[in-house]
Amino acid sequence: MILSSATQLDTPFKKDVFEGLTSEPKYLYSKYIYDQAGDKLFQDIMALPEYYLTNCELEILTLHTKAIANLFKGDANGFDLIELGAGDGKKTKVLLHHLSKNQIEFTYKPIDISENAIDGLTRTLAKEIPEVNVDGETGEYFEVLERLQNFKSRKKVIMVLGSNIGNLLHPRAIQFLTKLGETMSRDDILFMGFDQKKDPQTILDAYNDPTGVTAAFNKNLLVRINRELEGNFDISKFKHWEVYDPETGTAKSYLVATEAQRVRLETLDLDISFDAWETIHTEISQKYTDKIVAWLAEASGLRIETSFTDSHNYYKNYAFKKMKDPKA
Ligand code: AVI
Repeated sequence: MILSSATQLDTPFKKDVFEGLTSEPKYLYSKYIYDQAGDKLFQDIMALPEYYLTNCELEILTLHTKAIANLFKGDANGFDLIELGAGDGKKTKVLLHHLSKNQIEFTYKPIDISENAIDGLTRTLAKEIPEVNVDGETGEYFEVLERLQNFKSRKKVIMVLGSNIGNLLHPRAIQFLTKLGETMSRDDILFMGFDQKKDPQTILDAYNDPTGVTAAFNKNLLVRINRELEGNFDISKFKHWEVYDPETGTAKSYLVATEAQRVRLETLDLDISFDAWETIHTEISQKYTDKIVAWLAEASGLRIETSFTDSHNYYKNYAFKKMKDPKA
């Protein structure tokens, strides 16, 4: 592997791919799976019978709509419902219908990295629930968090569905929760989905579907590198591999080279060699227990107010508040 001095690592993508593929063992960040094709493949994953997470969360929002709405609603001033990573808002609509039917005063602020998603959601909501006041924004999580500081005039509820936190290692999850907590006032609520530990086979099946959608989703990293960094990965020489450790609750995705090979990334002026059966670690999907979530919350200055689960106890949505300041 040789990097010429003329090669510029001038974008986070180039820098991260360079660092990941020249490390031992090799890795790539899962956030780069989500280009247009990756977004579509993730939509397909959510429709898979094995990927129980989406249906469990939808069931929770459907079973407990009233209790969740009561938890969210503020005083006569109403509240702001800020959803990070709103996507197509399918699950949230259950809540929005209830809130608007019961004339609860609120503004829905969906935030997503995809402008397409926000435009589409704003359009469908205008058609389906025109009474809801929608004020969408495009942006990355951490950049948007800065802007959340400005929402202080009335109660705010920050909602993060889909167990997206599971794609972060614990220290990063604590960093994320801490940042969210810093934007919250005493009565504000953070409402977040956490996939739970369960039969390891159920978890493995969810990340290893027989139709190969998850494999294509994982391999999209290589497809994207080929396109954007003039790479020549032969996708057929990599295999999607999933492992789940029931002790730590961590599901890990890999791409495994099925034979020794060399790959060239022209844009990075980089040649990478793979031994047969060498791995690229691509994603973690953490599974939780109440104990782990309480530990993460405490380490982030938050406390669990309450939680809601589905009929199988597969998944939980927790409502967090800011920990009481001992000096206050
Ligand atoms: C987005 N995230 C919560 C998904 C998960 O379950 O970790 C991404 C995913 N990876 C494979 N299947 C779904």
